[in-house]
Amino acid sequence: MIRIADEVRAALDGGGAVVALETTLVAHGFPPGEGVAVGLASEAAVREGAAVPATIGVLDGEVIVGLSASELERFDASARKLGPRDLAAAVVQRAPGATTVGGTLAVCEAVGIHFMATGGLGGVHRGWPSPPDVSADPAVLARTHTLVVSSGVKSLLDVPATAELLETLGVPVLGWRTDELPLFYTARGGPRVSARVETAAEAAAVAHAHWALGGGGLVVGRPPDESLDDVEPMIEQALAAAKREGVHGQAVTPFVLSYLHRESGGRTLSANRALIVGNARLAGEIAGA
Ligand code: PSU
Ligand code: MN
Repeated sequence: MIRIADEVRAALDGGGAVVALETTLVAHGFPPGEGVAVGLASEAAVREGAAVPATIGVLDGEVIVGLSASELERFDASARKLGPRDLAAAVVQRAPGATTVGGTLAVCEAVGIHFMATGGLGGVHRGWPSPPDVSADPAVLARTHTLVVSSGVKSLLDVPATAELLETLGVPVLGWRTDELPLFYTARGGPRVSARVETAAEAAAVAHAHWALGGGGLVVGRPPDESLDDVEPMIEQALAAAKREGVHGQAVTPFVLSYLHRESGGRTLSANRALIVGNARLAGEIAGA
């Protein structure tokens, strides 16, 4: 049911550093073709950080840990979006499926991968409890022994509420050379992190200690290298458009991201790509440490 690529298997068996990467952002976070390029660039960045990348997704009735380049090419908008609850049905029904952060973390726990990178974590959607939409990402993270590098929580969400939820769930939120949780495209202005770290070795040591103390997942929030400080009005427009068009549930995040990519003239797209690749590189460094 789970197929682990030889290189990933060798690294796991030999105690080497492995970084998991998700496929939802490949299939649903970028325009056609672009997502695969982002996925390949992320894998290269993990290697620069001295770790082995393991991109995860479901194909032909198997959960694959370490997709080949040609397998990755099969992830387009027709793939199911797989949260943790969707994995089993996709396997049994042989449906191509792209794993979210939560879906990817569930696989990490099953195979013993302790590091992951993404763009932005899912969380509490704006307006909660109407609609009552909370991503599975924080809850799965809380019970998984994996450190996730992300540019904070996706800012189309209610970021302060998500930060509170992470505290409730006992998830450490470490700031990468910052005291504030990054706001995805935007570096500054987020809620306070639970601790600030300055080096990959320090982040790795905190993760190690957290696990020794019986803890689960951790977030390392890395600010984007180039901050976009004018996107909030566009996010509000995108969310209003989603509401008007009756977009809800799993479709909201892909709808809003593509609205922003279009309306910003591609600025959010290049920011999103750059922050994902940078997060992958840092995850590789932390895993190596
Ligand atoms: N980061 C990105 N783009 C994305 C995502 C993360 O830069 O598309 C995905 C992740 O897979 C995350 C998902 O788990 O968005 C959250 O979706 P939702 O809000 O529907 O839970
Ligand atoms: Mn949701």
